[in-house]
Amino acid sequence: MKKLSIIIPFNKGLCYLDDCFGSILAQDLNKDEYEVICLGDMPEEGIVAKIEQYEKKDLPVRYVQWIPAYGAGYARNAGIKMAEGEYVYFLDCDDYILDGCLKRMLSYAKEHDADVVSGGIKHTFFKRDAFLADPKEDFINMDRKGTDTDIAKIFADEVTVLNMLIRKDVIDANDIKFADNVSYFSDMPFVMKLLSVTNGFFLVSGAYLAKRERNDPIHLPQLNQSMAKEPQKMLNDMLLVYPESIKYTEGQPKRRNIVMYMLCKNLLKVMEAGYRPKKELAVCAEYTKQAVKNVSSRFRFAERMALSCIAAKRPAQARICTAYMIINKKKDGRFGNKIQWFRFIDKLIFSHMGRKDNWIVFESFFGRGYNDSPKAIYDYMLAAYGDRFRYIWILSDKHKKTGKSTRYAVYNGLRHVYYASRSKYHVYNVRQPGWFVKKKGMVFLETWHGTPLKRLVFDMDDVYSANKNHKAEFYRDSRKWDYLLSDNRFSTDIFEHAFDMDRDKIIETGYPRNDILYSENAPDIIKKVKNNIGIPEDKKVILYAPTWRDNEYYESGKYKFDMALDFSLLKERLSDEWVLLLRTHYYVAEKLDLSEYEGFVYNVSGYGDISELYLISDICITDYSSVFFDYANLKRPILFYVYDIETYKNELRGMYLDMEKDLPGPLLYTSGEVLCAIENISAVSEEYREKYDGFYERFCSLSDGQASKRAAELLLGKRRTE
Ligand code: C2G
Repeated sequence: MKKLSIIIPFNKGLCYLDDCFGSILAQDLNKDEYEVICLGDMPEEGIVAKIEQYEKKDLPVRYVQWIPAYGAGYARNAGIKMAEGEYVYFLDCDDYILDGCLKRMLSYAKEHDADVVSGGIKHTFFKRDAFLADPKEDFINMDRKGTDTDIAKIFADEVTVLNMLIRKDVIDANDIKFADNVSYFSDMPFVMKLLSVTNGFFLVSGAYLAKRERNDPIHLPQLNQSMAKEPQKMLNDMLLVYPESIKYTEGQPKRRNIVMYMLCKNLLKVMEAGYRPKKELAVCAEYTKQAVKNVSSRFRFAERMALSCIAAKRPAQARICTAYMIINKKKDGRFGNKIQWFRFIDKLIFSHMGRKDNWIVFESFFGRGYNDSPKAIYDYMLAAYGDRFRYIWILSDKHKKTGKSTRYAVYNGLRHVYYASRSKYHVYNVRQPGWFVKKKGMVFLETWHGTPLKRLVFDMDDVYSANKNHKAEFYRDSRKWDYLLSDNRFSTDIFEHAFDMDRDKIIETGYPRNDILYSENAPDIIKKVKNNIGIPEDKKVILYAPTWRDNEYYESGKYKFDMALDFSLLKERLSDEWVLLLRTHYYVAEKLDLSEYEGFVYNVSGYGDISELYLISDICITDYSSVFFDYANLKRPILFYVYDIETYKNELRGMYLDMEKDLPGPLLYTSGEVLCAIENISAVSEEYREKYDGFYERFCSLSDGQASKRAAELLLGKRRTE
């Protein structure tokens, strides 16, 4: 007899299966000791090939499929019927087991003759080879027989069968089944019945499952992500599994409270998602009446009130409590955060004031600057149309723009909300704030801020940066764009899939921000900019402009700076002839002390427009930043200082170009190599001349100094878009 059957329902998420199957192989179990039963529940294409691939790798896997979809509960029940192992273990296709987990559980179960052994669950956004354990989740820190308090803790968020080893004959003898008439909560009756019949619920330390929180709820939603979209279904499913689940907790108040808490918690979720129980009200009230008495202490005041209203069959009042509850959840202070108040004022007042057809809002890098393509478009429009429009700049702090027709507003401030509500035209170079409501007749021009090198949004596997909801939020916000500017065909192709955009909304105007690089006044501008920064006339200029690192942050939007270039060495060898401008990415929050390099290193991180810095530089050093696509317009030398390329390329982002082959300059890995390249810059340029020309052709050939005009005309509807 086999020791173990691993049961895996599969529906969607082929891209996760390598991690799942790979993690089973890595358990290093004897092939004859176990079996994997994979159950295709109206599965995505490609699953059969994937199974065959793993059969070849010696995974003892059986595969069965059916169409249409019956749900995970049905699939798991089918798996139990087929299972030949002494123990069963349920695994989801997008999760993976950490090394050593199954051996730990199996040996513990044997030693203690246990019916049920449970390990811990670690939640992760990451794939298996980049998994980092969070020590906070180490709740099971020693092996023991679990008490009811332990059980309540384990199932506090969700009643799940995951990462449990269960003796098969206990399931058979007691006819324990998953609910197969629901999409959600199918585990609850199974687990509650199991708990009522076992000889104990044992906990083992060091046996973990990595439960993946998917980061793409748009294309690959996981169950709890789709729940919010179908609250009525969610409520119906809860009401279906509740009575059976509660039945198995008789005489066990702590376990009963688990079920009651699940009912109340999910009922609140349903109402938060905007659904008010109607035909289900009587049943809901009956169940909730009892439940709320027992578990009310676990809820906040507004939540308790909402539940009591349902128990008293007063859904309208429950709705008011839910609204208060939502505000309370998002709040900074007791009555909601500032932006919620501003939106409220907008609803009440601004949105009734009428739209202004000659108002244009400009924003760049979340209000961090008056720069980039929005500035170029603004400058052009001011010169071409003057006072015919009112121009509004959104900036992060008070910063009065001069000029009769220009106003300013603080990012996320009341005036921002006011102008966002009333202006017809909107020009942003990053995503607009999530609260932005696009009204009928408004025109939204997204300029974006660089030709992509690093993989973007839906092309990223894992999102390593601070905001894990990146994909969902990006999708929501980008649906409001009418036009997205592109600097070249390469970008157009990428934006189409990475942003999931309609191609006809992506317009190849070239980047307005690069018009200045083709300006006839370049010599005058150079003189003025050098003067502003205080660079001696006789010095040549190196611009060092690296990008940010997704994994090195203090908090969302505030990233660390890795001082990886040896400024002392460069200063010692180059300062007679050169100065170095350090330009950190706008996400970098570090205050750098560069006093020891005074006279050589100039910190220009706060300087308005990087294109003016391009113009005054003789060499540009960058890494994975889109900076080089723009700088290449000048046809001046570019060096790539990529000391951490392996981490960046493989673990963090992945790239659209082959850095070894496609770049118009050398990849350099140490400060010594950078120094050497600068000292021999003519030879380096010569070596890359041909590649550079090809690169220019591919990425810069749309630029002619007229992109701002094209973008402005597009915005005003004066340009055909095909
Ligand atoms: N930038 C800058 N200084 C730096 C790096 C970047 O001023 N040290 C500006 C440049 O205009 C650059 C833009 O910010 O083109 C985007 O920076 P990236 O380093 O390319 O990184 P990111 O903000 O992640 O944008 O499609 C483009 C991607 O979205 C990249």
